[in-house]
Amino acid sequence: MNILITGGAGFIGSNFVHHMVRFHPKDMIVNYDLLTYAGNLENLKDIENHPTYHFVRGDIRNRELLEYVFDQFNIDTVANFAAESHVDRSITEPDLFVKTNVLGTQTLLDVAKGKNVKKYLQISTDEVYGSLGPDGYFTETTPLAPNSPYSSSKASADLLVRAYYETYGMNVNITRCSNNYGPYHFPEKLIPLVITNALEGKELPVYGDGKNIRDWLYVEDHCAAIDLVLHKGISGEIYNVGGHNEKKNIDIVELIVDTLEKSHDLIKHVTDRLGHDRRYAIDPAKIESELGWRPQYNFDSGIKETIQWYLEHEDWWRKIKSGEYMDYYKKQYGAK
Ligand code: NAD
Ligand code: TDX
Repeated sequence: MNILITGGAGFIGSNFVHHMVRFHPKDMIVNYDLLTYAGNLENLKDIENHPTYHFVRGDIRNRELLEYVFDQFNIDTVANFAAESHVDRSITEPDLFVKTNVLGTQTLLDVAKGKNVKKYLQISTDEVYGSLGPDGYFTETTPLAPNSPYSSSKASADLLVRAYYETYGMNVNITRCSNNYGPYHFPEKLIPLVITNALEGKELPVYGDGKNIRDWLYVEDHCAAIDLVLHKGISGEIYNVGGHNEKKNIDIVELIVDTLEKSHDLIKHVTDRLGHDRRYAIDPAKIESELGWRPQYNFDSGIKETIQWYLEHEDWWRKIKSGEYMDYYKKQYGAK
């Protein structure tokens, strides 16, 4: 396989590059990433000289560069992780989300079609299904009902992927995963924000009543699911990925505070996110029964390993938190 991994310098993408190098050492990997604020080559420092790994800095909206890269590396497989991924940023800058997530995906799909790739995989999200009440789960047939500019841009991208399957017969798959956590998670997202703020003795902002529910999956379990879908996914099919691990935000924040032996006084309830989805929960029965996927990590050990990773990689997150990220942070949360 000669695989183009877009967004490979971000959180999940860089974990997936590591996964590929480890489990498919003969495949050629091209990491194509624009290196926005979220892209970080430090995530890949340990494998930067690996013989099957290549990096190209580029935008998924840049058709000419993409065509060149597909030819140069004889790309036959695409996994599209590249996206603007943070819901809060999509509320203040929705146009960028349409440009990257919708136009970017369409450009990438079109180039992949022109180059006759064997497989195109779109990394999507459970957020495209909208918000659940206290009961029920998202299945692959749940209607799309995205609520944020982020999730609507991801849903739009999914529809384009569907169109390239129905119209042009491209071999495509879409995975829709729940919230990931683990190493290299950018500290604007809940879990790494809370871990690193707690270590710095800063306030821990909890939106609204803190009772919103997310379904959390360790990032390596997501990478294993993506690997399976790339190799065994049936053309045109969507696969939901999740670990039956629903948690209230406040419970996660308290767990992190307790594990780090910090004070609960750091926890601060702040103004709720606009349009804040109440609950996500994935039914992963299809990928389990059809492809044999099972999550390998449980949350208790996964979150401990993740906290340990942030304790051991202070340089990594301090560099991020001292850069332009602070301007975003001050805008989002005030100066504290
Ligand atoms: P991330 O923000 O950490 O990384 C995104 C990467 O994409 C960055 O490296 C960035 O530089 C790159 N990028 C952005 N715009 C680009 C462009 N125009 N061209 C090329 N590269 C560009 O995101 P993540 O959390 O790793 O998410 C990866 C994918 O998985 C996204 O598509 C996201 O929607 C999806 N997803 C994320 C989660 C989650 O919990 N984080 C869950 C389900 C699905
Ligand atoms: O400071 C915070 N305080 C807080 O209470 C932040 C950043 C978040 N939250 C809440 C909002 C959510 O209910 O925590 C929950 C998780 O928030 P995020 O980490 O921002 O994730 P979420 O909005 O659920 O989206 C994530 O999962 C699905 C990813 O960012 C998406 O890319 C993915 O598609």
